[in-house]
Amino acid sequence: MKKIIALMVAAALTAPLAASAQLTNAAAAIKHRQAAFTLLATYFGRINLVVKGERPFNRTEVLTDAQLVETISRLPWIGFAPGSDTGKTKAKPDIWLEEEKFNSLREDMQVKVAALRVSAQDGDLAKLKGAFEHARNSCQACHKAFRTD
Ligand code: ASC
Repeated sequence: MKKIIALMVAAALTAPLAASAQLTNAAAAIKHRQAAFTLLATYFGRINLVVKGERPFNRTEVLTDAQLVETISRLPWIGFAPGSDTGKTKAKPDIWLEEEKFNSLREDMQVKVAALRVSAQDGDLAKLKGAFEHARNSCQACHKAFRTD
């Protein structure tokens, strides 16, 4: 009996954790993807300052920022969980209706930020600027199609 109670307590404690880990809760899913996009904008924004000439071009720092952008670009997507189209979000419901298009824009962005990281490795400012522009356009394409503003 004691063992059964202990098992029930353990199940009760772990169940909500498992649910939020899978982001089955719409509010948690929205929070997750917004947090990821906030971080993405922070590190992308640091590179933007370099591109605009408002921050010195330091190859090591830019490479770190670009590597972080590339890594963070993998994080938002589990936040677009089914049922998380309503709530405190600018995400258009079309995301869940045109999944193929959404995934293709996501992949394009991930390809472009990978190229941005390669250009940062090269350490050539002109190349970095070009790759940054491509990456920015890929962000914008998805916002235009799938974000309300
Ligand atoms: C940024 C940023 C975005 C994109 C977007 C591109 O620097 O924070 O969300 O570029 O503005 O149009």
